[in-house]
Order: sequence, then structure tokens, then C-alpha cells
Amino acid sequence: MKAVNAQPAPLPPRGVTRLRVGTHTLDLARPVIMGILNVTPDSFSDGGRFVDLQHALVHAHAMVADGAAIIDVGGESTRPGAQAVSVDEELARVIPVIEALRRELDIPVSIDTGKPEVMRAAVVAGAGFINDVYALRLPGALEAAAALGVPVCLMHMQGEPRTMQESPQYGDVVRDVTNFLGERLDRCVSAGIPRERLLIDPGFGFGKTLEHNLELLRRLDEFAGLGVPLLVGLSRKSMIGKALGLALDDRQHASVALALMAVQRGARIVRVHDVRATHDALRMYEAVWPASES
Ligand code: YH5
Repeated sequence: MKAVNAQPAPLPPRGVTRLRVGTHTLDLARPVIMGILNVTPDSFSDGGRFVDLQHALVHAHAMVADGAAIIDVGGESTRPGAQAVSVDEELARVIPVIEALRRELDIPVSIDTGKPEVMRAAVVAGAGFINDVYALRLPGALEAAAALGVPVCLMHMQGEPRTMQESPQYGDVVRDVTNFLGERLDRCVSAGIPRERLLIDPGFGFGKTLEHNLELLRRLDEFAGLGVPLLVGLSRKSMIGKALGLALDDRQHASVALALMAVQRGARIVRVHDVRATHDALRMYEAVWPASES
């Protein structure tokens, strides 16, 4: 009888296994942890930026000590229902943090933004990677990213953050997301971004029901067909709340489980809040399945 729930062996490396991020190189032959650094205003601060900056730096230092290989700096909340943030506000949040990270840590830095002005200023400040949940669809973003010459992660989102969870609909979710990402990859290559500098992300929770998210994870290996490295963000997301009835602060264990499942199905970069726990899980994974020498 055919085993329907067999654990897949690790997938062989596809596409590039080394990615230049500014002055650093990320080795994607091993799973890589991207630590999430949200720089939205701190409710404990008095409106001055200094406290926020210090908190962000302490958090970044801890994530690097815990095993993060790249830090993803984001100043615009894209959670369901979140309000838009102006360019000036986003710049004021992220640029001082990127400059300080570059001075103090010298680690690869990613900028989580869809805005071309923020992409440009962030790369000037020292970011070496663009993480765009709009997949370079905002006006001017494609041209900006092509000119900046840094790697870009293209994420799938159905709709826009404010309304995307109202009634997500797909024919076959994996096919629809694959088609979208394939089209965006082609657009980027036409605009002058080499394929070697592109990554894709199915966008868990971005215009998807729980069942859509579960189906995407079950069939995550199908995205390998697009031939570029896969990044995923599952950490603390509502799909855990919906599946298990857990509050935001109680989603750490399930998040680690999801990150590991994603890596087993071919994800190369996992974007997470809980770096230490994820790092232990992935180190254990590598003990069982050592990456072949390349
Ligand atoms: C992602 O998946 N996600 S921001 C809601 C949560 C918890 C976390 C209700 N940026 C991704 O992390 N970039 C974000 O609980 C991302 N992939 C990439 N590439 C949303 C987020 C979150 C939302």
C-alpha cells in the first residue's frame, strides 16, 4: 500500500545556493533564519524615537546571537486590517535602525517594504535585500529594485492588507499562486533583474483562508518548479490561532513546527520571531539531513 503521509526527504538544492546580500553572502544550501524586526512605534516610548531605536537594536543583537543570518526590518504594518503608513513616517522608523545595524552588527539586512522611496533610502543606508509583500507591483517599485541591484523576495498577496481576509477565493490555490509568482518573475527579468537575484514566497495569511494556507504548506514542494529559492513567513500567524485556538503570545511552538515543515518541503529562508527555538529545530534537522558539500 502506498504511504500517503510519508515524510519527504530534503529536496536537492535548486537554482542558486549562494546569495550576495550587500557585503555578505548567504549560503542557501542550509536553511537560513530571517529574524523579524518590527519598528513600529513603541507604546512605552514618549513619541521620541530614541527609545524605539534602542529597543530595536537590543532585539536585533539577541536575534543574531540566537542564530539569525539576516534581519528583516519593517516599518509598515501589513497585518490584516492595518492602516497605511506614509513614506516619511516609514523612513523615519526604518532608516536610523538600518544605519545602526550596519554600524553595530554588520549582518545582512533586509528591508520589508513595498515603497520605492523606502527601498532606495534603505539600500543607501546599508540594506542588501528587498522583501516586498507587493511583489514590486506598487508604482515605481520594479524600476527602483532593478536599479538598486540587490536580491528581491516577491510575495503573493490576494487583494490589499486592509481587506484581504474578507473573502479570499481561488480555483486551485497552489496553481493560482504559482501562476502569479511565475508572471512576476518574468516581469522582473524583463525589467533587468537577473533570476539569480530573485526569491519567491507564497504569502501565508495574505488573502488566504486557513484551508488555503494548509494546502499551500502541504504542497509547498511544487513551488520548486519555478527554479528560484523559496522564503516563507508562518511565524505566529492567524492560521495557528484558527487551527489551534491560540492567542498571539502562545503560538511559538506551533510556529517552530510550521517552520520545520516548510524547510522539509524545500523552503530556504524562514522569516520568524522566535529565532532561538527555530534555530534549535533547524540544527536538529541538519543533524539528521546534513547538507551535501557544495
Ligand atoms: C511573509 O509571510 N509577513 S508581515 C499577522 C500575525 C503574525 C505575523 C496575526 N512580511 C510576511 O508577519 N514577508 C510579513 O498574526 C512578510 N513573507 C514575507 N516575505 C505579517 C506578519 C504577521 C501577520
